[in-house]
Amino acid sequence: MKVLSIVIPALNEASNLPSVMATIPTAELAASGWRTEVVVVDNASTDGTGDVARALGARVVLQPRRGYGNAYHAGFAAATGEVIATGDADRTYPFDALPWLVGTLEVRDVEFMTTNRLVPGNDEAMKPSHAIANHALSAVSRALFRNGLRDSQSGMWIFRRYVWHGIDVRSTGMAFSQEIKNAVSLAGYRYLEVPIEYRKRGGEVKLNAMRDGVANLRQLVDHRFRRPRPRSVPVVAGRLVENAVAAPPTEELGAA
Ligand SMILES: Nc1nc2c(ncn2[C@@H]2O[C@H](COP(=O)(O)OP(=O)(O)O)[C@@H](O)[C@H]2O)c(=O)[nH]1
Ligand SMILES: [Mg+2]
Repeated sequence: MKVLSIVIPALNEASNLPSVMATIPTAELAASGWRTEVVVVDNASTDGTGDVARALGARVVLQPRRGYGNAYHAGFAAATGEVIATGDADRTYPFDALPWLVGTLEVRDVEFMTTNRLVPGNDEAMKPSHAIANHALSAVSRALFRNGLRDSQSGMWIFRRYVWHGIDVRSTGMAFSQEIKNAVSLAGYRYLEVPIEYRKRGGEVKLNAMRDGVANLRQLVDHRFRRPRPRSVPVVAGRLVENAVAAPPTEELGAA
């Protein structure tokens, strides 16, 4: 059986984790040949996030360093699957669409798939100011990296694990999300962006809009003009296979 690692960063998400884990359609994934492994990355949670995750059957990785990017560095190092899928522990991302998403990765024969939340139908889930910031950061990102990605800030990616070893991603905080996408396109992997449903967050947001927005802008410019590390893969333009595929049928999105 193939193995799918679902990597979830979680900082004080004990109240959200039970419903997040419940939306992972393990039986449906198993029926299409995927055994799932859930890796929850915790660090300084004070609400028992780690214990809740463990009780729900997840492997818990402790990353002593704070930060969304740091959490993913530790989670990807611990993941064993040939494919990795990610998402927040806050009930916003449709883990129930994973069978369709993983199937699309395979059928479209791409190496990295990212998701677009900035599509009609998701307006309820995001504050208008947050939506404007997402559009603005994505526009700057597209202008600098010319990769056509509509949603540079989406935290749901589905990719072949070897891709992680071929890219140079340095962000320790929230900029990790845009950096991984831009690094993939710079490194020449075959990538695809697909629309997803985005839902209202449960619990408290960990992002600081002003601080993280400014940090993200700085990271975009630094990344675009930085020197590659010596071991880094040659820089060739990546190929966006197609920007908009048909959204999954609603019954698949809403299932489970
Ligand atoms: N382990 C860990 N997880 C974090 C940290 N910061 C944020 N997260 C998690 O990363 C995800 C994204 O954070 P969130 O507040 O939802 O940011 P937003 O989706 O950009 O508004 C959530 O699941 C958080 O619990 C951190 O420092 N450590
Ligand atoms: Mg979130």
